[in-house]
Amino acid sequence: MFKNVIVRKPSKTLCEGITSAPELGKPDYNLAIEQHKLYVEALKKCGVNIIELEALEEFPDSCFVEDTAVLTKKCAIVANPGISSRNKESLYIIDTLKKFYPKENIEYIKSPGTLEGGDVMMVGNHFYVGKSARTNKEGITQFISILEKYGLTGSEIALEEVLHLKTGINYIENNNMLVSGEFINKKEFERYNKIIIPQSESYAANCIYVNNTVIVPLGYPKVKESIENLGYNVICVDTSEFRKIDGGLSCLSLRF
Ligand code: CIR
Repeated sequence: MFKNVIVRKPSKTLCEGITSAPELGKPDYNLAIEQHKLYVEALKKCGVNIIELEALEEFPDSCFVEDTAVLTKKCAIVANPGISSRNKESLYIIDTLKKFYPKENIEYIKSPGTLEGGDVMMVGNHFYVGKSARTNKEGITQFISILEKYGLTGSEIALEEVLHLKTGINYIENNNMLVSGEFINKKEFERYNKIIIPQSESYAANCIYVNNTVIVPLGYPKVKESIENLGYNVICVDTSEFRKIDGGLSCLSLRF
C-alpha cells in the first residue's frame, strides 16, 4: 500500500522542457495545470495523502518529480539526474524527504554516478534499474550497494530505445507487467505475466498502480481494456501536455 504521494506543480517554463518529439508541439501551460489537478484528484481517489510542492520556474522539467529520488520502505535515495538542465532539481526534494525519513536513512547518488528515478522500477524488494542516457554504470553500482545495505536488491537492465526504463515497462503488482517494444522479449521479465502493449499505444506502457487502482493515460483503449480485464479498477487521466515533453503518469509523482 502507498500512503503518500509527492507531486510538484508544473512551472510556467514547462514549454521549454526537454523533448524528443517536437512535432507534438509545445505544452499549453493552462491545460497542463488543469491536467495536473485531475491527476492529483485521481490519486486522492486511491486513498493516498498528497504532498504538493510549489513549481520551480528555473527548471522546466521539474514537475517530473519522480526523477529526483527513489523512495523505498526502508530508505530514500536522492537521485543525481544525468542531464545538466535537471541535475540540481534533486536538491529541492531533500527537505520534503526529511519529513518522512530519518536523516540516516536518506542516501545520495554522487557524481560521477548519475541516476534518474524514471529508470527505477520497484517489484517488491527488488529494483530494476535502466542503464540509459541519464543513468550510468557508476550510478547503478552506487544505487545497488545502497539497496543492499537495507536488505533490498537491484539489477541492471540495458536500454536501447526508450528514455527511461519506465517509459516502456511498468509493474502493476500481482505479477502483472506492462511491456512494450524492447522489453517484450527481454529474458529478465520472462517470469512475469506480460501484458503486451501494442506499438500504436506504446505511450500507455507508462501506467501507475496505486492501491489496487491502475491510472492509465486517456486515449489508449486497448491498454485500458487489457488492464480492466485483469480485474483492476482503472482511472484514466489526460496527460497530453506532459507527453509533448516526454513525460508520463509515473514521472509526475513519487509514491511511497
Ligand atoms: C526529460 O527529458 O527529462 C523530461 N522532459 C521528461 C522526463 C520524464 N520522466 C520520466 O520518465 N520519469
